[in-house]
Amino acid sequence: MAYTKCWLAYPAIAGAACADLTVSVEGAGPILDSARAELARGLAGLYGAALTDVADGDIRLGVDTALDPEGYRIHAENGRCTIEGGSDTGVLYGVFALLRAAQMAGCAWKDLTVQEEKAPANRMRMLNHWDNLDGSIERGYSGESFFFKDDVVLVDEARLADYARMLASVGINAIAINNVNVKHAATWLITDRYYAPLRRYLEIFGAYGVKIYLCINFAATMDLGGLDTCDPCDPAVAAWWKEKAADVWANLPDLGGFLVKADSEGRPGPFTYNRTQADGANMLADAVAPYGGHIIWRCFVYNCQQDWRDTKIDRACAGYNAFMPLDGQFRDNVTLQIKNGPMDFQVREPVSPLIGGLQHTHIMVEFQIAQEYTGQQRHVCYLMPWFRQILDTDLRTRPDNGTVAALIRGAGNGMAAVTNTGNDDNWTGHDLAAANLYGFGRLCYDTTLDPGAIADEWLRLTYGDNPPVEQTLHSILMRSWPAYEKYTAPLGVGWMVNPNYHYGPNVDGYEYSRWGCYHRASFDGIGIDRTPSGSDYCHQYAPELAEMYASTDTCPEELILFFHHLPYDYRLKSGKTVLQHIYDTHFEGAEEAARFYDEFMGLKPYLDEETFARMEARFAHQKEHACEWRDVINTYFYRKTGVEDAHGRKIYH
Ligand code: GCV
Repeated sequence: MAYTKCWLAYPAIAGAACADLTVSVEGAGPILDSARAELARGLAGLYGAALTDVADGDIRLGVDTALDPEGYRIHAENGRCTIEGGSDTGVLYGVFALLRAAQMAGCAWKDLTVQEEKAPANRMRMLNHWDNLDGSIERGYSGESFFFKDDVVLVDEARLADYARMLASVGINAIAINNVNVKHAATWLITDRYYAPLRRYLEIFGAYGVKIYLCINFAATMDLGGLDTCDPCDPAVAAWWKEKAADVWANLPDLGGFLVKADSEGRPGPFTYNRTQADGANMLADAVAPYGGHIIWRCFVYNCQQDWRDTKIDRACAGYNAFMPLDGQFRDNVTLQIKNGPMDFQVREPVSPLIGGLQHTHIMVEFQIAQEYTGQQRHVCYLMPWFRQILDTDLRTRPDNGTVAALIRGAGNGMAAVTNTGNDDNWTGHDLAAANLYGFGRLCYDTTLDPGAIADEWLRLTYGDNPPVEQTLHSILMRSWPAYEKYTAPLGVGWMVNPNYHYGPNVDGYEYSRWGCYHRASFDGIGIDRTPSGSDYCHQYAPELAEMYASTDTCPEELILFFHHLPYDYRLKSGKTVLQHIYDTHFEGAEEAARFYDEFMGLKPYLDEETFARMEARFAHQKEHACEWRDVINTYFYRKTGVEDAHGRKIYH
């Protein structure tokens, strides 16, 4: 086996071997076959028990349509177990939940008691792959694509099936397989050049309840259709897409739909023709509607040709300005996909005001588990605590419950994440990055889960009952996002990275660029004024939040430089100046990264050699690289201010 099974290894539960078990499956079909096969795999691994089919088995799998279609109910006691799902997919989810519960309990089969009924918090639970047809992955940090290579769609049956199992095991029900930047051969995915292998994808993933989406090129009418326009209001364009949709769904009948990046970072879109984003999305929605197709339209629309000299333009305002006026104008089979923050997956940002603003439009929040700005899977950075904070944020735009988690419930809504997988043996580059893949799925399905409890599950399922490993890695995972935030960009300001690669410190890397992401560090202070005296971005929020962000007294300090330009000697609630806070957090963050390394080294006796070596190299790099961050940032601010560290620690002059 060339690659790991991640959390589906089903390591034996010590002292729990049991006699063979029987199962009865009511119903038939590929998803129920997957459920039965998974149960067999799990029971063989955990208890060494083979599974045979009988009429009245120890374990009974069946559908109860009274349950949520993707929900399940488990009752296990005294060696007998019933798993019911609201559909075949619900049964499959129930099987994974039983196997998870069995591993968490760590007892003999006959002693296992499970009473659990669940329904998903979100209808759409999706991963976006940024895989290119040549095999590269945009912002990929774990090898190359396992979907594409040299403009060919790969059909590695075993790996695809294992991936589908991983997705279903945490409740992911959709994936877009190609990069949102659709260029070159990728434009041809919706032609008969690629239908045959894609059909196989639909079967493999369909057997695990996972819908496949394709990213399309909004200018396909020109690149494929020979038209000289992609104006969404041109009848020839609409007719071409209608015909194309008929052809696509005739060949790929279970396709979920299209994901579209338009008018963004050089991609074509309706703005070229003075049309709105709704014109573009609705034209496609009408084309795919007869086949039950779905259009996911991204809201990452901003001016990437900004002049840094112009301090009036604020990229943070762009998404809301482009989409809020269109609320209610989108077809029912359109979902707007909105990044969690108004900028771009920084280690800390406020929640995008568009998420709360739209009242009559389906929305999905887009997260990123590919660690583009959070250490690129070389640093450990467990993101579930951050995602949970986002989900819990109340945007105060609904009288009852305005939390993000509540706003994304219901048909047509949900969560997506840019995924962190590739063809590395461990799938995610850093072994611990798999906790983000696992955790994201679990959090989509149940937005109330505690990030620490998710980490515990992932650790137990991945490493078995191994207390030193579980305790040490739990502690490292839970401290990792705060540590990363400390030694990188301070107080919500973001962006102090090397341009293009987004790795490593470069304080002014983007400061004089066209990308609209500035920190405005100067002789007099740092941060962006987004109050009424600046860009007034804060008034895109409901009045309570606008007021809160606009005042330095009430703005949460972890975001204070996102909203305010403050002097270096401004005193934070801790009594420290902004400058001393920067120095302190950078020293503390680097110390924490060094501790991660030392703590991890203590696990040598408890991990296999290969796993240990792979992780040791990453922790060693993180420790060193955190020092680089510390020194570059601290020196930069020392040179801006001429003020020494209050505690006399080493800052390079
Ligand atoms: C796929 C950021 C990334 C780009 C990405 C873009 C997007 O700008 O750096 O690589 O493009 O976001 O989300 O579309």
